[in-house]
Formats: sequence, C-alpha cells, structure tokens
Amino acid sequence: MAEFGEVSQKSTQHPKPKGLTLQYGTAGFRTTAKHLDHVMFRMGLLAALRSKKTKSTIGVMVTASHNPEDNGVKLIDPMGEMVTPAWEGYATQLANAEQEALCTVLKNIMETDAISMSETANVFVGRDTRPSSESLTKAVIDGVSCLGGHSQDYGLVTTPQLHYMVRCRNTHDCYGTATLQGYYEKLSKAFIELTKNGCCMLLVDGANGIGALKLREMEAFLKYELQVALFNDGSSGKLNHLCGADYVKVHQRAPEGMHMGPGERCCSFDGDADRIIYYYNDTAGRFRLLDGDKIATLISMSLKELLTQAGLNIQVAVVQTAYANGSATRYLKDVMKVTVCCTKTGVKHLHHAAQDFDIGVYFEANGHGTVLFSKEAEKQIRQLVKHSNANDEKKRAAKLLASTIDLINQATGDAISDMLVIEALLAIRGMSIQGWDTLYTDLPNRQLRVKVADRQVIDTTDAERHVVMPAGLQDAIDTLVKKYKQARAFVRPSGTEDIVRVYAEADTQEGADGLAYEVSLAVYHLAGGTGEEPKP
Ligand code: G16
Repeated sequence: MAEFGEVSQKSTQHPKPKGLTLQYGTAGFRTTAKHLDHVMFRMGLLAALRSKKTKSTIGVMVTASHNPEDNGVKLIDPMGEMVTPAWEGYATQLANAEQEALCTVLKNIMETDAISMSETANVFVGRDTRPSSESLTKAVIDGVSCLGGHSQDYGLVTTPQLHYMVRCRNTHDCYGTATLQGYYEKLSKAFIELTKNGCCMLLVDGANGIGALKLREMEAFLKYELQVALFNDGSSGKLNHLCGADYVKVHQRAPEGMHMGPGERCCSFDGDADRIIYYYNDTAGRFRLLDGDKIATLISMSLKELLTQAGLNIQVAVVQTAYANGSATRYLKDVMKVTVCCTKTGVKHLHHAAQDFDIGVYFEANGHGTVLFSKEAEKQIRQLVKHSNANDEKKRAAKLLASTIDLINQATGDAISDMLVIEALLAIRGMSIQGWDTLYTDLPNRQLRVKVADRQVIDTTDAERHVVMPAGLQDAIDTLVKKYKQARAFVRPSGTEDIVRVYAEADTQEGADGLAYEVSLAVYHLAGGTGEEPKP
C-alpha cells in the first residue's frame, strides 16, 4: 500500500498500546490522556478522509469537556454539527486497529465510501486548557498531514467556537467570519441590538476552563453591556473540580468559590463551554437550579410570543431527553402547547430531531443545547424585517427574532451564546430569575452513578427510558417506581464515563432520593456491580 507509506511510517511515532480497545462514545473518545496519542493521530487521519469525502472542512476538538481527569476528542461535520453517527463506526475501527492493520482499515474505509486520495483535505483543530491537550493536538495534525491534508490550528478555543468556525468556512463566511474576532463581533452585535442600553449583570462560574478565558476576551466586544463577575477562571483551581455545569446540575448545589448574594443571577459553564446551567439563592437562602429544561422553556416561550407579535405562522418544537423533568415536559405540552419530542442522550440525536421543525429548540437537562431555524423560517423573519409596510409592532418583533437568530450558535450548544440569548430574553421580557424559575416547579429528582464490570451489559430502548437487558432489571425498576408518587426512573450506560447513570424523580426529595438509591441497588445486583454496594 504505497499510498499509505507516510501513514505507516508516522504511525510508529504514535503507537497504539497493544490490546487497548476504546469505543466512540456519546461525544467522541474519552480516556486517560496517556492512552490517547494514537487515537488523536488516527482521528487526524479520519478527519482528513471525512474532508475528502465531503469536500468540506472538518473540525477536530481536543477536549474531555465535563470529565475532570480524562482527555478526549470530538469530530465536527461540515455544518458544524457532531460527526454523522455513520462515521462513528469508522472512528472506532481506526482507533482499535492494531499497528500492522492500520493501513488496511484505512484502505477499507476509502473503498467502502469511494474516497479519492487525490481530493484535498482541510481540517480545523482546537483544544481546551488541559495540559495534555497541546501534545494531543500535534498528534491530530500529524495524522491530517500524512494524508496530504492541510490543518488550521485555532489553539485554545471553546468547543462551540470551533464548531462555529467549521460552519463559517463551509458556508463561505455566510454564517459568519471563521475567526475568533468574527465570532465575538457577530454575537456582540446581535446582543447589543437585542438589549439596547439595558445593562445586564451576572455571576459566571467558568469551571476553571476555556470558557472563562474566552468570556474574558469577549467582554470588550460586548462594550460592557453585560457586566460579568467571573469565578473559577482557571487562575488557581482545577478544571471541573467542585465547579462547572455538570457538578452544579448533578449535586444540585452552588460551585465552590462563588460568592452569591440572595437573588443574584448566576450560571456555570462546563469544561469546554458547550453547556450552561443557571441558578440563584432565594431569600430564604435555598439554592434554586434552572437547568436545560428551564432554558428551553424560556427560549421557546419567548420565540413563540415574538412570532405571534410578528404575525408569523411558524411552528416551534422542543426536543428533550429522558432526563427532562416531568414538570417541564408537562408545562411545555399542556400549558405552552408546543410539540415535544424525546431522543436518546447526546446532542447529535437532539440536533438531528430538531432539524425536522421550522424552529427546533433542543436542550438536554444538563444544559447542552441550542435552537435551529429552518431556512424557510429564517427567510420569513428576515423578509418581515425588510418589509417597509409592516406595522411597528410586527417589525419590532421580527427585528428581535432576527437578532436572536444571529446570537444563537446554530452549529451546536454554546454556553457563551446561550448565556447571551438568556440574558437578552430576560431583559426584553423584564423578567427576573425568580420569575423565570416560577414558570413551573421541578419535580424533585436525583442522579446517581453505579460502577459495574461492563456497562455495555445494559441495553435500552424507547429513547433510553426502558431497559431491555439484563433480564429482570426493567421489572425491578417498574416495581420500585410503583412505591413512590409521581415517580419515574430509568438507567443507562454513560457514553463518556465508565459508569451506569441512574435517574429518578418523585413528588418529594426524600422519595426521589429513595427511589434513586433503590434503583441503583437493583443495577448493582442485576448488572454486575463492582466495588462497594450503593448506600442510601
Ligand atoms: C457529552 C454530550 C452530551 C451528553 C453528555 C453526557 O457532553 O455531548 O450530549 O449529555 O456527554 O453523556 P453520558 O451521559 O453518555 O456520559 P460533554 O459536555 O461532556 O461533551
């Protein structure tokens, strides 16, 4: 295989530990950095192939996002979305090929997908702040160049910034300019347009990660229309340690290192700034969380109202996962009367489902999400802005909708962009965080983790709401759920960590905690739990 001579030679500098197998998970590969060099090199190869195949620029982001210890990699397709699941299989094959079989696997992929070596390849590369990310990025670039590809290294960027760059490049800058300055200018202009002289104040937990650095860079572009008090900015604390969106959501508590006064609006980014969670302390000092479900509710409600004011008949739908709180789903369906659908965990699934609607608002409860506008919806909105005969109210609403489109990063969930959208919508509505919070009351809920010998023994169906295997586990869950009021529970293997996730909700916190514990115990006993038995 003469055409792969360079691959064969360079791959010896990125050797695969013999026998190591990894699986492309919910959002790429994640494991300890010392096992990732060969994976990164090979993802460079794959990105080059994907670029040749699609005749477009592809993105490779080096990050393990919310994970505190590991590192990882996410692949980005031409419109800035996660790589198509059809290619995840190729990623796994390449990552797991033993050294001597690597070129054969490459050749097979090229033959199966009719990829011509003579096509050019362009790959955008970015990385988060983990110390290992720099050398892992070099391995990606090595992989790209082995197949004659050209890489553009953006250095330190948030994951959604890299998604944005890819989308800009492949739309020939119609979506925006593929530079950090282009990103900051586009979002800031839209934000200032929406808030017009109304300064917003906010406390931000940067998870000690890349989001903090990039928010600092952006402040000047925002002309201080948004006053940010930034905590966990990476200057001292550890990435995602006792802080960040995942910690706040799962533990339902404020991050360490943040000083919150009563009623002050606060939010947390995750480690690569593609998720955001809001919260505050009420006057009684109780911690109140506004998660991805509440964000989806605020955004879809605001968009619906603006569409009505603009006189536009455009459908808004919301896409959720099984983690969506039962109260949120009921509020959206019964009070707001929007179409709600449920997909498996992973933004790739939600993004895909949201594309079926005029306007698809998708958010995972963990705060990962965005809004997709169909071409037709965007066209109608922009035409109304231009229409000189439109009455004032209609035109004003259409302008606000158009600026909202510009502010939202439609490539993927983006903590910075989502934060600006939320701040702008609250300002336009004159709504406080307390007012937003009281739209509906979350059912008390609890998430737990169970260690098992092999999490793949758990197989689920119905958007992960029902266990198929191992036998007896779903029956056990059904029996337990019946013991509690307004209860619901499900379990699923995580695709980013070596654990099984358990979710439970009920009418009281004690009930949710008890149910989550009992379900964890069932998982432990029926799905091969390891280590200590779960404790109440
Ligand atoms: C990734 C995915 C999310 C998913 C999360 C947890 O987030 O992008 O869609 O919700 O993992 O997945 P799992 O429950 O399978 O571990 P991130 O922010 O870590 O990239």
